[in-house]
Amino acid sequence: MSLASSTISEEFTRLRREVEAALKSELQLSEQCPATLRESMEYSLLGGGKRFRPILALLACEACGADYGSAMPAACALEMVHTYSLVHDDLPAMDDDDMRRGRPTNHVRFGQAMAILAGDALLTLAFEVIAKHYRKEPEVAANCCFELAAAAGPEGMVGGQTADLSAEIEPVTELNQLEMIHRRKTGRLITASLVMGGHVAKADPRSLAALTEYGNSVGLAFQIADDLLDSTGNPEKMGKSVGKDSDRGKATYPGLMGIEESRERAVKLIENAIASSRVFGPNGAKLEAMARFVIEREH
Ligand code: GRG
Repeated sequence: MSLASSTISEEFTRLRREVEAALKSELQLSEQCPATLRESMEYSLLGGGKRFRPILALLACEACGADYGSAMPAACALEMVHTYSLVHDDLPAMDDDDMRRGRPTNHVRFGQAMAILAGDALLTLAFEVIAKHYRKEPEVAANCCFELAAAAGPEGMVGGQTADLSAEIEPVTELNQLEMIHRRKTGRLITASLVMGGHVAKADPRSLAALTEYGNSVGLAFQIADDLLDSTGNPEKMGKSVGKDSDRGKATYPGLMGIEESRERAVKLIENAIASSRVFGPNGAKLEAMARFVIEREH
């Protein structure tokens, strides 16, 4: 069953606000946290963003028949890890970006040392939040910690980022090499968002497999859409510079496949994600709408 786009966009706005309120509450740290560090963490964590990963975790939890609110701590942890990766990715030693989410990047505002520390603090706080909120459900806590660490670590996002840096020296020319980088760099955290939502709902193996398939398809389509926006998008709407990847000679989907073929591949991936969401019957309708949003977005 597909939902009207006005209904779903109101629903996503409502969920985004709930996620932002929960993130704000997780940043109520004691006096032990130095004021500048807290300010730098708040600047990046509460400074906009689509909240795509946390909303996926909430929708996955709901699709599996549980109250979406029970996945809020997992959702916050995902956004903390995602934000840390953006803060570190923007540093001069990495992508060297001055603008993020329509504002100066963290290191431009607070200096490089504070940006590194704020990223470190967000990464570690993510695991504290999971352990604290799911203390009474040790299996949920362990499953969420495992998924998040595996997706963010050396075989996931950090590994993907490393491969991406190596590709600046030895450029990628094959589509499967590019796919391997993106599956780790962005795809795994997106899949983990779905699977963590499923674990909070204590989903059965069939549901977890459907969430994994949905996440893998949506994750890759998200990256293709990002590459398309980077080559054809509007920097004002996106709140960051565009065209940097192709300017630096980095491989992109439109660069390797062409714009039309990239769009077709993204559409096929989204159709596959939608087919996976049908396992959940009417409970999967919001996941279906979210999958459509991934390729329709303008930022
Ligand atoms: C530094 C360890 C480390 C990893 C960085 C994810 C990543 C790895 C870098 C981000 C670089 C980038 C622009 C990747 C393209 C796809 C992507 C993750 C875009 C940003 O995510 P959105 O669109 O951002 O969800 P918002 O601001 O909406 O949260």
